[in-house]
Amino acid sequence: MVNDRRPRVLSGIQPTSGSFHLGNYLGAVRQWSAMQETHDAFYMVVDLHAITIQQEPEQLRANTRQAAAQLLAAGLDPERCTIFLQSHVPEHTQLSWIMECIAGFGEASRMTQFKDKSAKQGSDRTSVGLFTYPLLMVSDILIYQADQVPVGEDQRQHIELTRNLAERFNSRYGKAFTVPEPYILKETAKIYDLQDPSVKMSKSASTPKGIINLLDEPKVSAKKIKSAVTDTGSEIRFDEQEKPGISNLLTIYSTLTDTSIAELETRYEGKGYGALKTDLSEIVADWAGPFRERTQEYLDDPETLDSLLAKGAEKARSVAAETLAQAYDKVGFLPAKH
Ligand code: AQP
Repeated sequence: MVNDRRPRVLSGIQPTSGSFHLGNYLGAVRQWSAMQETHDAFYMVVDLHAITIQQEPEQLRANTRQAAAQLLAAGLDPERCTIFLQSHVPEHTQLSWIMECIAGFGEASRMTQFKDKSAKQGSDRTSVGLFTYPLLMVSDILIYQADQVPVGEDQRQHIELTRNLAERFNSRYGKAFTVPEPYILKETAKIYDLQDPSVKMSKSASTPKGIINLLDEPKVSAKKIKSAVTDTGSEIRFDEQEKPGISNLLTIYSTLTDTSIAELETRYEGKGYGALKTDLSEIVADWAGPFRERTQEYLDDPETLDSLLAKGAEKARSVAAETLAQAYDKVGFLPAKH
């Protein structure tokens, strides 16, 4: 039989903040939008992941709608991809239990995101959910039989874990899961903190000055770009070792304008850092203005937004339920009689 299905893609974003930041957009969401044209794409707001860190319920609800609205504003089209909330598809957590039972404790303990976050918080403030969250992510991916997972570099280790567990399950119980590949664009794999270009731009770790939020007012973003830490010298050249601050700004500039870095280096030859920062502030403002307006339009109509998400969940569940039933059967669970 000819398999004419398009490759499947799955990814998610946490509603842990009112706004996505440029790292989320350039590292992940921008690729999601392109891939809906070429792939059978499933994208979700991972609200279950969000509660691995304590969230205030009303704020979580607001952030979740806000995240969905931003995905739509970024160009995801419910006619061309499946958009939904993770908590609307209970099969994710059901499969996650199986993944917890086939993953090794040592294997899970080696996840660097867990090690970093738990070290910062201390073990008493670190939830068990933060420890098992990579296994829920494994289930998120495997339950859709995803071929590719477009993410930033920080998620590479979790995709590797997903591949290992898919292979382990398949060899132990018989093939049930597609073994997925990470899809990580080299250029935008890691957008750095504007104040500390040695670390990634991050909702939880960056200082407010280090992070460009997509929903910030243009003058707020402009101020942050203008005060971004730059390097000694004045030459505008892409060199991640010697000039990490300028290289980060060039990456953002190049991606938002679809201009090659080489072209930007020529364009700014003999000009100072100030000129680059001023222009980049305008570029970010021009991009973010319409994005903010579109987001607000979706937020102004929560009924339509919720109904889009309900439709997405229905579609997602039909795929997830089939995979879960297959996995349950392979593991040896008796089917429930109706
Ligand atoms: N700085 C970044 N550069 C490139 N990609 C990034 N991503 C996150 N930060 C960067 C990618 O964005 C997608 C959604 O990530 P998430 O919702 O899991 O966001 P996050 O990991 O919660 O982002 P933060 O800001 O770093 O949050 P904390 O601080 O809570 O961990 C993912 O594909 C991610 O790779």
